[in-house]
Amino acid sequence: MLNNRRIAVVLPAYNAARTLQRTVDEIPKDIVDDIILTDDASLDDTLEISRRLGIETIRHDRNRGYGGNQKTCYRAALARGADIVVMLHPDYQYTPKLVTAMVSMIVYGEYDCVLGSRILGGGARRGGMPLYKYTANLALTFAQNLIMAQKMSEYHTGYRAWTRRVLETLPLLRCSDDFVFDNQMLVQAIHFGFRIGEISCPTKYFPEASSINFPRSLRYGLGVMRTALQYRLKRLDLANPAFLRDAPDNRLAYDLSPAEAGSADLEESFPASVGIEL
Ligand SMILES: Nc1nc2c(ncn2[C@@H]2O[C@H](COP(=O)(O)OP(=O)(O)O)[C@@H](O)[C@H]2O)c(=O)[nH]1
Ligand SMILES: [Mg+2]
Repeated sequence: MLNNRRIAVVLPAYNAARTLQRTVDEIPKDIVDDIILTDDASLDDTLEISRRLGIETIRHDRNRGYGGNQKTCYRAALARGADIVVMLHPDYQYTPKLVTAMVSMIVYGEYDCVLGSRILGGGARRGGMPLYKYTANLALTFAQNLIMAQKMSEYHTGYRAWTRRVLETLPLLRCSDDFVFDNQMLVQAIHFGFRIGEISCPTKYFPEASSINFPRSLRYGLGVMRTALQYRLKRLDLANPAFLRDAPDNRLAYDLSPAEAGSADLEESFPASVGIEL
């Protein structure tokens, strides 16, 4: 708890066995009430290690993608009563030690969302970010800021904190199950008028922390540009993309009270959460 808010950290995991323990060890347990890992049918020992660490563990029966995995972890965090949810990659790329700082920016009322930016502070290349990823990040961010008239330092970080209200309001079910989920969600938050803060965050690139190859990055980049243009067209009243439409049935549904969502039952209680195809 911090300022009487219940804090959850969610770890959307795919093949994170070699880095999971290091990540979990550094999560600040003095303020974090709940740690939830969703395993997207990893091929390694992620599931066993997660269970051994004693954190809440939910498993997809088949691989549903990075966005699909986040839908599951946000839903679980809401069902278990979180007021603030921090999404952190379990690949030890972002330091968990900044959870407290990010949450502080929210719980005292200044922001609704906070991003851990690898670009602010300028350490991304020093942390080993490959040149093509760094350049692509800068170019995509520049174009997206221009198209959307925003001033974010980056749209692509895997370290994000949200209030419960943001997660309950955004039409997340209309976001992709693939990597572009992150971009769509952030654009939704901008569109729905939430206050977004940024904090600088060191990043570490090493083989286990980075698996996305060039073709997948390219597909992601095209998806990002499409997302930005959709936002602009919606602003101009020239289009009405589904992921920016406000409708209750587009929101993440969670129907368990925290008391009902006990550890053992959660996996079985979530059939719909992991079966949504868009
Ligand atoms: N659910 C899911 N997550 C994935 C998949 N591939 C990668 N990820 C996760 O997506 C996140 C970002 O991928 P990563 O390879 O670390 O990208 P990079 O750090 O930007 O180079 C990591 O947390 C991965 O575990 C996948 O097929 N399914
Ligand atoms: Mg990574």
